[in-house]
Amino acid sequence: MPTGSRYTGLIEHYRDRLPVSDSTRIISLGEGNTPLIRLENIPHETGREVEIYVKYEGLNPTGSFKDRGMSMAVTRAVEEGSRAVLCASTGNTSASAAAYAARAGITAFVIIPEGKIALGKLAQAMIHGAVVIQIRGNFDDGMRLVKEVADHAPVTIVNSINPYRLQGQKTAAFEIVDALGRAPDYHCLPVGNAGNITAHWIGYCEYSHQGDGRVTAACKYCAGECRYAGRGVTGTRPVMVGYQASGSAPFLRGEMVDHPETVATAIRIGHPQSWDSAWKVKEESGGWFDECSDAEILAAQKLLTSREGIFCEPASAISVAGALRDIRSGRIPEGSCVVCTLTGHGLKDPDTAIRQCEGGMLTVDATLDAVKRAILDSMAP
Ligand code: AN7
Repeated sequence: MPTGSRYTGLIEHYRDRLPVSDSTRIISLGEGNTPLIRLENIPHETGREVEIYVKYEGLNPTGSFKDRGMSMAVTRAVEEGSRAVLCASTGNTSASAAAYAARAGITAFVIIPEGKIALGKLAQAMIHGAVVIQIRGNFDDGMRLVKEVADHAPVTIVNSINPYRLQGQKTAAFEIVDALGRAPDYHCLPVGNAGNITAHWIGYCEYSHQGDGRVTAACKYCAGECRYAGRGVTGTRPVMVGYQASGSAPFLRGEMVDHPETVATAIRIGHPQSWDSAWKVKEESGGWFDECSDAEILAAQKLLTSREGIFCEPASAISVAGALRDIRSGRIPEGSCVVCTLTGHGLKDPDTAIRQCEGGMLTVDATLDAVKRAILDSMAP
């Protein structure tokens, strides 16, 4: 075996904070360790002094943050002898489940809403060999069916109601604190099922257990064992801010939404599975929920690509759309350190990206003259 320092995924890296034992066979594709990129151009446009970082989760193996939780959930499913995993998905969970099941040598069944998942995600689920079941319904219908059918078939659910998913996903908070040397002041992220905002809070809480062994309010997240007392890394936790698409915003309406709609298909979810825990995160962190329109979401996606060179999918861009609005209004005060999670890669949804760029391509003859003219015309003041 080579003896270098090859990164081998988040379970190995954070294994003393995750539910694995020395004999556990770890199912990993090298997920985690994603870059925390400081925005250099966009903050100037706000007219405010703020540091904004994006956690680029689109650089995970299947292109979304789901890989963190899936590595952990599939690892435990295999350890417990499961031969198949099952999920409902707006796309990214199905892509991730398909890949990790392939890695583990088990079967993935994925239930997706017909016609409402982005092309890249569908391609992933199919090419990894998942059994893809399209339903004439939305994600929430799929989730209900997953829970019902799991009682009748020998499958492990790998939606975020599987607690191991959140255990894997909490490592994103660890990485942010490890990278900054402290917790950010504000953490902004998209909210669909609200699993990710819950997982981040678990991570921040575990990392904030005081070094002197003093037990913080966070202890209730340690399954009553308080394994993390005295193992704190930072004394602070961020304010957690969750953004939802206006057409799909149960946390803003204060109740479930039956017919969610948004261009950000990843978060086209009206009945969030982590409803209660997300409200707790809001309360405990002193945070809030807010909504963004589809137009604001797409504008933020375009801003990130054109001004920073960072391509995320529409659902991810909502974290930046919302953060910029809250920075401009002063709700996020000047001097703050803000982290926005970019949950999925832009290549997941090429159709929406191209639709945003009508007229963005020139077609000319294959001659020097034509190409030269195209370049010079485009550079004209
Ligand atoms: C890019 O794949 O629910 O609030 O089935 O793909 O933890 O649900 C995806 C969710 C944000 C919302 N950004 O996270 C699925 C699915 C992207 C996503 C979310 C999702 P949660």
